[in-house]
Amino acid sequence: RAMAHDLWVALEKDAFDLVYQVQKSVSTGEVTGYEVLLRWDRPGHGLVSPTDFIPLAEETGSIGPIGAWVLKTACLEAASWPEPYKIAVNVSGLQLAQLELVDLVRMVLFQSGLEPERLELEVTETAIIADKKRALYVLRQIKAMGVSIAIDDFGTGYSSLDTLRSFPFDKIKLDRSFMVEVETNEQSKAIIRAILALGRSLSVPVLAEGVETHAQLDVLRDEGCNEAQGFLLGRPGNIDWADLLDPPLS
Ligand code: G
Ligand code: G
Ligand code: MN
Ligand code: NA
Repeated sequence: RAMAHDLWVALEKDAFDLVYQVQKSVSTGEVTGYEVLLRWDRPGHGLVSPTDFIPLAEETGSIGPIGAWVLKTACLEAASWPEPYKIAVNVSGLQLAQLELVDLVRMVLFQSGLEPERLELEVTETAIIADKKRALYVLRQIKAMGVSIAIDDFGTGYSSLDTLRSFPFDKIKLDRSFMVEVETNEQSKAIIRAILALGRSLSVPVLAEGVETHAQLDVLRDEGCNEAQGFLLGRPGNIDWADLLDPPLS
């Protein structure tokens, strides 16, 4: 298939890019880290979303080298940042089912010199469930290196609670669908409140994704959510260090 072939060409030509989306503390507004998002400008087609090409890469075998490129590039870039922020890298289900991921993470940390505490891997429940025993084995080994593990898109999988019980996650990333109408709909608010209570009783911080309005952020603050990410706080892009280190007066 044409697009599958173009993915291999892109790898060869180093034609992928990474953008970063800020994550902030809800109570203090401080930057807590950045999620790393992959971008591909496909020649003759323009930007293609990872939602469209990651599944194809999984089907056609390029996900291994693409995932390795993302991890290596993100760690190298972050290691040269003027501030030691954490980075959160998405890992696909197929990568998680492979023991090589453990060696890849170890090698990339070594080569980049990035402190393991600055790296977080985001995994989805669906990815874990595909081959649960193996996935948990891989995650335990990676966690033992000092890397943290977040559960991504939380609440949309079919057995969230069971997944939470089976692994000591370092963060819960609440799926952005929960933010819809949270400021007006009591049902939505009740669900968020329940998940935040769950996080507190397990001592796992919760990050809300897809925060687009001040009203949503206010609800999260009232309910004691730890961190937030979304267009209100910052769009995925390049980090403007000049702005961060010497904020303009507002
Ligand atoms: O901004 P956005 O369009 O980047 O991301 C769309 C989806 O693609 C999200 O579910 C996100 O987790 C996923 N995604 C983005 N970057 C990567 C990546 O480097 N690897 C994997 N496996 N998924 C990614
Ligand atoms: O599944 P994952 O959480 O990794 O997906 C990140 C995706 O969410 C990316 O496509 C990113 O561009 C998108 N995203 C980030 N912030 C927002 C937001 O505030 N609203 C919406 N609709 N999408 C967002
Ligand atoms: Mn993610
Ligand atoms: Na997510």
